[in-house]
Amino acid sequence: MTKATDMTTLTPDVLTELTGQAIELPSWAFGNSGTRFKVFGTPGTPRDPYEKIADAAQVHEYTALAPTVALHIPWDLVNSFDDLRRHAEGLGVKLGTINSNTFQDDDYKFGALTHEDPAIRQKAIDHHFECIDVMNATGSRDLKIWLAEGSNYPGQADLRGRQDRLQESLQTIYARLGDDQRLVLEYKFFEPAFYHTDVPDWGTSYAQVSALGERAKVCLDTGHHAPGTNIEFIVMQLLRLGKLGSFDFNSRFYADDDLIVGAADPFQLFRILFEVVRGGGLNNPDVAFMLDQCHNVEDKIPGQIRSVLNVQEMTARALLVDRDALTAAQKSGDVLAANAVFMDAFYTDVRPALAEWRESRGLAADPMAAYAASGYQQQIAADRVGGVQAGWGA
Ligand code: PSV
Ligand code: MN
Repeated sequence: MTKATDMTTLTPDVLTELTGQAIELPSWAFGNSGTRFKVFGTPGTPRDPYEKIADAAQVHEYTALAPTVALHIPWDLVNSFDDLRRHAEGLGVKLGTINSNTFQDDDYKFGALTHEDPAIRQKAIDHHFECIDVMNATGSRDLKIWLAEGSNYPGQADLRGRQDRLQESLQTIYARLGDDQRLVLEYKFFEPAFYHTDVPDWGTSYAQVSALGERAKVCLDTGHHAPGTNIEFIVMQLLRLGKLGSFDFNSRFYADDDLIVGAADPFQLFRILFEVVRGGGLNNPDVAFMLDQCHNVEDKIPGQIRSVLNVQEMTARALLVDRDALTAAQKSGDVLAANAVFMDAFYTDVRPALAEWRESRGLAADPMAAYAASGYQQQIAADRVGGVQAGWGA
């Protein structure tokens, strides 16, 4: 039976956890995106990083959940990152993770950090040095690396040699980081390469970052697993090993769909967040929570508002799991009771309680409705005329 809640359901302990929650937004979510078939433009889409950050600040204003924005280099290159930082801070947000990009340059056709040619490897390493320079100006802690490297045909590439070169390149990049900075290495099981991928799974990322040192961690993108993968098990294991550096949240039905987190499978998001809570990953500065999404057909700002609210709702449900009752049922081998405790929390509708709680903090009870009523969307559509709308590559 679905339980509706009032605010008393959210105990002071739960509220303390929820108050501390922060979810980083990707700058690229605010630009145009699409498929290889068509990219639809939308009125009001940002033309530069300043406008992307202004839009991201709207998400934070209505939710108090998104205080930082991740940048992508070179898409978000500006003349002065000090200036961009001031712009962000003036709007009440900060600049966050810096994402490198070694997948849009002709030189990287056969790899970047793994390339056979030392000159191309050095070019890719230099790009990461540039990203670290940006981090120093923006005050960012994390350098996130996702590699599009791999091969399409058996025999095309020396799998072992590429793994060795990857480690060597990563060591050079890692050595350039400041003492307070970290490297997070993202994995993805396929695409754009289809036969082999150089960092296809958490085990490979874990092996690569473990050889680097303490400040190198794994980034888990929820969309980067084969169908049916038990992602929460990976979350548990990485937390257990102290190597879960960050999440890229999104949803998938088939591939790397980058849909709104929690949209395709809310129960999976709940299960993941339960393991986060269980493993001490919530509000733990070692674990960064980010979105990595694109909004191809829906409006981008409300798409991001919906996304952070989905994470908040599933976090609240995960916090409602009666852990004592669960442990007792698990220990006594009561399979059905354990499952019932778990499902009871999942089926609890926390939305009324969260709305009440938001109001008690001076926020709108319904951030989606408040944003829609604000007129911001109409304003940017009217103001942002001329220029080139941002997308992958700008
Ligand atoms: C490509 O799959 C990707 O979505 C990765 O997940 C990165 O995090 C993101 O692009 C930005 O480079
Ligand atoms: Mn990602």
